[in-house]
Amino acid sequence: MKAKSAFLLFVASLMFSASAAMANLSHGNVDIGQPGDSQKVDRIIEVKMGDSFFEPKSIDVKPDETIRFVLKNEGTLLHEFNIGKAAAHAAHQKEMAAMFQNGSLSPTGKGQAMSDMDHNMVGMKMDGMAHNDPNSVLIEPGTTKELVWTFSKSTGLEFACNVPGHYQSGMVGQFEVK
Ligand SMILES: [Cu+2]
Repeated sequence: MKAKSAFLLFVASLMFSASAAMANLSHGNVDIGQPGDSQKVDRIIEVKMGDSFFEPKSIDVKPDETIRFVLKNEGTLLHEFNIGKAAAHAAHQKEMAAMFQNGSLSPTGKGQAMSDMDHNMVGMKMDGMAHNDPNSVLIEPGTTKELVWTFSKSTGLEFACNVPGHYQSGMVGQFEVK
């Protein structure tokens, strides 16, 4: 029995460090700024999305500036607006690919799996993978969403769409911190 509980403890600590490592990979302790106060917005920037591009391709921001992004999806596909460094986008692309594979997302929006009878089962499976990062928003075709973000001095930030294949086909732009 002793050996068994020691083994379980070992497994538990492995799982804990694995999930900590994953959290680091996708969200990290990397400074990317933080969600902004929608009552204290310095500037409003409209970003248009098509299949598959952003307009504009580059956005100037100042350190400590709070921006309300108005995100218009004028395309026919689901798109994402995600603020982060390139490594975080790469990690998020893997998560999103899995969500497309299990049917919780589809090329045009939420997948069938979300409305199926065994919704609870899907919910359980999805728990660790829900699309609820504060630095990211999904915009369904023909809709407009908003994201309020306060920038830091951190450079090398990108805005990107991590729907499978979109980043690679050019849905990535640069934040120029000035
Ligand atoms: Cu996209």
